[in-house]
Amino acid sequence: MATKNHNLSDYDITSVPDATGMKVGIVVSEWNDNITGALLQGAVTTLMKHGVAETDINVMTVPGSFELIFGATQMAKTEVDAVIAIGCVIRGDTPHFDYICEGTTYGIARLNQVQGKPVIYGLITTNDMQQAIDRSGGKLGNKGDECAVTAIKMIDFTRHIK
Ligand code: DLZ
Repeated sequence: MATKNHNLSDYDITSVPDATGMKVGIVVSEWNDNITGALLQGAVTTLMKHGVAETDINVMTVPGSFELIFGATQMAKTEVDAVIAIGCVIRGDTPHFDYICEGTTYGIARLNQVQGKPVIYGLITTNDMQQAIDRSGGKLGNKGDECAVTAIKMIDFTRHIK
């Protein structure tokens, strides 16, 4: 799983389908908003770079990462082609980190099985703030970029599956 040698913003631009006309919902957690704001910025910029209109991006916030499950569930019911769930959980002194990470991860995974629309996993789970900074526009790129590219590819997948 190491991202140490992988920059999250690096991708083959020729592998990304034209995203003109795609509609994307983004649900963003308010916890660690210095990080989630940067992830959001990366996702929006990359979506638009590939042709998604600003008016076709619907951004809603939820209080914490655990609420991404409900937020993404509701967002997926709207007129969007995919949902990006953005959050950042940083390890603390108690096992709370593990419960939030596990619950949110399983919740989002389950949504992908039952909703019929791709829900992209934009949750950063790190041991400290520096690791989160590194992955939200720092030395390891921006996971928001990766989520945007993934959303576009999964919408394209949905449109072509027979
Ligand atoms: C309670 C909590 C804690 C301790 N840490 C984080 C965190 O690092 N990142 C995050 O997104 N949310 C955190 N939360 C809030 C929970 O996600 C959730 O909002 C609350 O438990 C209420 O359901």
